[in-house]
Amino acid sequence: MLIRTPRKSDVLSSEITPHSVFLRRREFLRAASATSATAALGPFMLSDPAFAGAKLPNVKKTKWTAESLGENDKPTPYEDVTSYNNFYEFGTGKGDPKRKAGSLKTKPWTVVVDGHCENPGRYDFDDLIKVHALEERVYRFRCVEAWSMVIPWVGVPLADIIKRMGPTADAKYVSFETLVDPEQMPGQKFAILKWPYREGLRMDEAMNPLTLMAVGLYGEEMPNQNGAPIRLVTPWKYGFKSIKSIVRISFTDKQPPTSWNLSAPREYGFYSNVNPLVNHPRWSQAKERRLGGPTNVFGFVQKRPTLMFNGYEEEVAAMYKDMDLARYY
Ligand SMILES: Nc1nc2c(c(=O)[nH]1)N[C@H]1C(S)=C(S)[C@@H](COP(=O)(O)O)O[C@H]1N2
Ligand SMILES: [Mo]
Repeated sequence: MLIRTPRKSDVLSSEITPHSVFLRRREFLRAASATSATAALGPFMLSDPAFAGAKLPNVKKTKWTAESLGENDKPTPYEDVTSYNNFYEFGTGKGDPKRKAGSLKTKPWTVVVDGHCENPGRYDFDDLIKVHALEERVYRFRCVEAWSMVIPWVGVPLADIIKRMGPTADAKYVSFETLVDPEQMPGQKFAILKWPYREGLRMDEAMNPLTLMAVGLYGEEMPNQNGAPIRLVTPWKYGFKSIKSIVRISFTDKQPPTSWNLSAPREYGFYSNVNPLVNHPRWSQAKERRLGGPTNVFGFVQKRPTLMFNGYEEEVAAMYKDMDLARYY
């Protein structure tokens, strides 16, 4: 997300240059690992949060596989998924989360559930998540800044968690909050956003079979920079809806405030559905750059068309059939 008022060209320079730097770094690391002994890489790996993930056991395959997405949507390399991030609690640079999120303590982790439901309370991570079977789902991911990825998430359908909480008839929306702790999240020492980071979904969106509470990726525990230990994934919406490091889930009767809508309401609406026909006020949303995807002769990642609802039209379009999507953006 961009909070200044930059020129149009900033999207290109801020998004693409760092990525090519990461690509070069990755090649350097590959070369290093090919030539040096494992022992020499040991200390580097331990100090690097991207390598900290333990393997998650008993993960079920689902119909959302890499194969079902096909040739044009190959999973984005792990290194890209975990080194080019938005997580403003750790800084606004795409490389900040990986460098700084090691200070986030994710064990133990408690999630408060409150509002209009029968089973409110403080849930330990395991009581909230691990009572359900973990699933792998390979989803497209489209950031509002016009880059995209394909990520093999591991998680639990949000619908399963919600059903256990027993929402009452007054529960029309679900809202989410990220941890607030400036000691663990140094970016919170700056008022870049109003902390906590907040997001929300309408109840039918929260219950949609696509909506996932993710606890890992590539078969491993969630790296801190990607929102450990638990983050939302709504693949038909822009990336900023996918709130990270969640500590509170509330059932509300009114549409909840959301961080980016509070900060720039003209630019970021509540719905934030991926829509190539509705441009951001400062840039087009018609195309995107796939991280790790094919490059042009200048070494820049090629643009590709953005799909309506990020390619999930069949699963989600019915929820918005009577809505003017240019008005409810
Ligand atoms: N708490 C929190 N959640 C957040 C953000 C953030 O800054 N803070 N950034 C959002 C944005 S803008 C994007 S694009 C995605 C990025 O997810 P990724 O880094 O795992 O790719 O996280 C979203 N969730
Ligand atoms: Mo984003």
